[in-house]
Amino acid sequence: MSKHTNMQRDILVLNLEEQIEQIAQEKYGKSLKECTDAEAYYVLLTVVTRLIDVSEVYNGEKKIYYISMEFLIGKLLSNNLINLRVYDKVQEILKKNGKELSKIEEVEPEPSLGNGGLGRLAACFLDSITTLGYAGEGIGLNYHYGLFKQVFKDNLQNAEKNDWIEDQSWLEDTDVKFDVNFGKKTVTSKLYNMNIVGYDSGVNKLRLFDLDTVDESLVKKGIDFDKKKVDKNLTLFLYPDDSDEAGNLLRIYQEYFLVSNAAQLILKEQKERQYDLRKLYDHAVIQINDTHPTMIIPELIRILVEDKAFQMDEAIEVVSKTCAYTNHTILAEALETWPLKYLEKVVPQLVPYIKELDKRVKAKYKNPAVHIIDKDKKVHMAFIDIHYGFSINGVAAIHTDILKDTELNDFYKIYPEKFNNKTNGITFRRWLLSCNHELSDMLSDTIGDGYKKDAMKLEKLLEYKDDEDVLNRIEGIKKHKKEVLADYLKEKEGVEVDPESIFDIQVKRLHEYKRQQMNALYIIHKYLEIKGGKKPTRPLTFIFGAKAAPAYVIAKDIIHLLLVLQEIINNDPDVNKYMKVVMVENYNVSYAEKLIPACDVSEQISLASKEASGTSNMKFMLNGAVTLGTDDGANVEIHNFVGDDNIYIFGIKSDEVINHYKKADYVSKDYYKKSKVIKEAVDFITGPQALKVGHKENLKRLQDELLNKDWFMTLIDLEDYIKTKDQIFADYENRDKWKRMMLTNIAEAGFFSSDRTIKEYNRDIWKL
Ligand code: 26Q
Repeated sequence: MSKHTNMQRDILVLNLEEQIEQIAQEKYGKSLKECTDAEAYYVLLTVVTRLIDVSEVYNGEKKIYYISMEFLIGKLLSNNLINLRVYDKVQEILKKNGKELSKIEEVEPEPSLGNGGLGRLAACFLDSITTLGYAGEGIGLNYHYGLFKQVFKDNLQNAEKNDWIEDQSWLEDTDVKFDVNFGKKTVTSKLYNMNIVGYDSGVNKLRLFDLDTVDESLVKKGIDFDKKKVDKNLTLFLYPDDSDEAGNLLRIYQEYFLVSNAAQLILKEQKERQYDLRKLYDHAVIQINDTHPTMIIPELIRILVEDKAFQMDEAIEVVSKTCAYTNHTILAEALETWPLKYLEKVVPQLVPYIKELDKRVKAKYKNPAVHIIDKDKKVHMAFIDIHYGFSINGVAAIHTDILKDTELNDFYKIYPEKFNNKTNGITFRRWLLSCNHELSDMLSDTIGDGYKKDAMKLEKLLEYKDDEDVLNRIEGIKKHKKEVLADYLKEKEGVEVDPESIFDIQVKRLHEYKRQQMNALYIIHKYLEIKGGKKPTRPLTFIFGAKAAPAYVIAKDIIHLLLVLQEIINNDPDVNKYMKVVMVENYNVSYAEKLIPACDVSEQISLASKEASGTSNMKFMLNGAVTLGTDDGANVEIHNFVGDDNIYIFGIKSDEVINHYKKADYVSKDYYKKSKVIKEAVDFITGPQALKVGHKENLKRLQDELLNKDWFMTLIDLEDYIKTKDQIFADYENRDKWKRMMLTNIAEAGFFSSDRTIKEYNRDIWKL
């Protein structure tokens, strides 16, 4: 869409109501009032699309291409209304016609294009890039069934396909097609666009490549399909593996499909603008989101050499100055290393280039730890990025320090200037303005609107930390959000929770290092205490949301345990007045938007050193929850901002953890034997009550894992966790103290705006 004047936009906004009525007539032959909620949704989708079409599209001299296998963008209707600054107006029009936006929103399917943190971060970044007026695009894949839909049956997780694409949607058709070669096999791609609307600014594009020949009927039961028919299955599903080994050819096919399309798209644009490819880095910067799109480096080099008559040296130099890499994990098992054999099979044309890149490294550095192809003929994808990109960044201060000092220390010694930190951030448009109008309106009343564009202005709220009225309003909003969530949980999950209880929430992918199992052990401990007559001062509600990779057996066992606890506790008349457990089904972005504003205690309890950053910790804080966490990821920076009095930190520190691994001296059973409390809780997992509603196989396996391996050291921190958690619950009763903690957390959240993160990326890496 070409550039339009803003006058067109203003006229459209002025006549919004007429527009809406006209579209309703055209589409359904009815007035808005007569439309169903579903019809009203499609009417709004159409009118918003028209508004977007007359917004400015950013086109700078230099563009950021954010390449990622995942973009977890969430529903778009409300977000777009907010960013287009017509939310209130539309809500008014709907109200006049007897409609509620919150009901209409329910009609929209959530695009299911990410696993968790990394994908959601990419979405927040697109919002901030656009809001700040930078020219940039996301490049990703259009998975038809995205990440699986989670369904609970018999207290177990089942995976079903997630059919999110509808005839009318936010996806725009284009006629851009590219050929993608896999050795002898060639497939043809098709490009779809999604518009990314900035807050009170212009528009950028998310490019989503799809395969023309995808065959949805390949999917038979659940999420099973024929893995061999690449030309029919390539964009069916997003790999549901969050940091899990899934060494599978199809994943490599998907990754190459992404980068081949990305390279062709970028080079096509350079050509259209008549830019000199020898100065590619002056017009394009490619941010590689974790190692998944790493093949963009050898692919660009290959194209420059084979099609554009570059010398190898020149091609390597130009590409190295164009590409930058973000690392999101230190978990060894999540760092992609593909057997060279796999690459020879899927992308034989790239192999000579990867070998050449490796040869140059080997000629220069004798240390095998920095070689791209190791002695077992495995290709370390991250090492390609580090040697042949110009920047490598971690996603929180402690994470970057661990990369520099430990995990990637051999590389840091070679390229100290390439390493930099970019602490993650979240977009306040979605995670405050959209999901918590009540709070954002209250903030505007108190400190003015300025924080919406300059998040650091939230600090002004600190001036009100002794203002009874402000403190009570914050408390009142939390109470209201808890009531809204309680209604939703009743309807959705069939569980009744008490809005007067403390809402303790842990939502994130299920992984042992995130230690949902430690939270479960606390819950068992509390249950046993209550059974023994020790009642909590106030009822407690423990809420979880998490998907487990279907191949990650222990993660699924942990979900089983949580569901078993939910069944036992919620049905025990001695206990259910004092505590409840809710494991919500199919946790996703839309669910997060309901849970986060209603949270009192934010669980961020990863084993120190393992959570690169975390981003839900920031969302919870911004919505007035208090963090209960370890000294890990961005918790460390949250701690620095709010101070010791406004956060609850427990557990061993990252250097101690790293030391235990080095010495291999952690023995979980020692902790089990030493502590009665730990023993009771762990024993409960396979006790008669649990076995009555759960499966012995799953529960026993989980218990054995905790006693004989416990790689992520749950038991080492359990006693400290119990003590700290009891303290945070006790402090909740000191309402004056708690309200001040809420206020301080909100006021100090400004640093965690993704606008700040993106400004830093631009200042240090992209230089747009
Ligand atoms: C790798 C190989 C094969 C198949 C799948 C994968 C795969 C897929 C997804 C590996 C990792 C992921 C996702 C990682 C992720 O979400 N990491 C999180 O990134 C957030 C944003 O930086 C951080 O806040 C979290 O701490 C980090 O866990």
